[in-house]
Amino acid sequence: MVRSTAKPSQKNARARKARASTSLEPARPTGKKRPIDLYYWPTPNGWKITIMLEECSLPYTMIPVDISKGDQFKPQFLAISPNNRMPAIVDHDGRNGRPISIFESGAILQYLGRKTGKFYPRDERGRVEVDQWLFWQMANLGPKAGEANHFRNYAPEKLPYAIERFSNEMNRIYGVMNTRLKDREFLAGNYSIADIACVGWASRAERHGHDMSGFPNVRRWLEAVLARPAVKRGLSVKVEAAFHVDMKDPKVRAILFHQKAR
Ligand SMILES: N[C@@H](CCC(=O)N[C@@H](CS)C(=O)NCC(=O)O)C(=O)O
Repeated sequence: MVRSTAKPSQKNARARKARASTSLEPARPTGKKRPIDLYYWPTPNGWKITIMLEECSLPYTMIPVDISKGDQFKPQFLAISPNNRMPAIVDHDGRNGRPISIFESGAILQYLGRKTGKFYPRDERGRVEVDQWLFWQMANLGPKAGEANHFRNYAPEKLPYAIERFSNEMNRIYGVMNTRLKDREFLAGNYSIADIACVGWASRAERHGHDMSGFPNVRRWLEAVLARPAVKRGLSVKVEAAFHVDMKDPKVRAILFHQKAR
């Protein structure tokens, strides 16, 4: 098994922590194949990539992007992720041996799928099946779950219209997924990057207050995906600082919820 540098041995953990907490500078290990740099914070979008890297046994160096402190606006991060969002990756062993950087989790999943030939079919029909459900996640499940969570848990006032609007959307979205999973095990037939994209938010649905009792196929799918060892590993890539973020802190809220063009 390839050892992920996201799980450092105790011996070098302190040095790594010091590096990670002071800068966005990736490690530069010597040797032929260099680990992929993963710019990460433990959220459903970040987990997509830890899961895929674990599924593909690709070595990686996890570089925390503390979005509660504004790391996402640092020039060196914006150079690879101009939308000031994580996840992003740098693959030092890109095509023709040249480094390549990628932002947007869907694009990263497709890239890693093409690079490894795993969880992303090569044939056109199979690929179209996966792409549809991947883009569906990127345009529906992800953003709407984010807004539902925002208006339920982070908005300064309880806005019934917004809460209902996004709760209804989540109900619609899980309904679509439930129907899709009625006669197939995974979203695109075989397990793929489309499932990897969806599992993070779906795994949080109940704790975010969405009633999943009407979606037995989604529950069955979720159980199957969560049982995969690589998914377990991907979901448990932690960043210590994330445990100490206070979402009521006005400074954190200003960074995350009052963004305008810079
Ligand atoms: N569409 C993007 C969304 C990424 C995203 O929203 N990331 C959030 C954390 S889940 C983030 O980096 N937020 C930083 C900010 O809001 O400034 C993707 O899938 O990569």
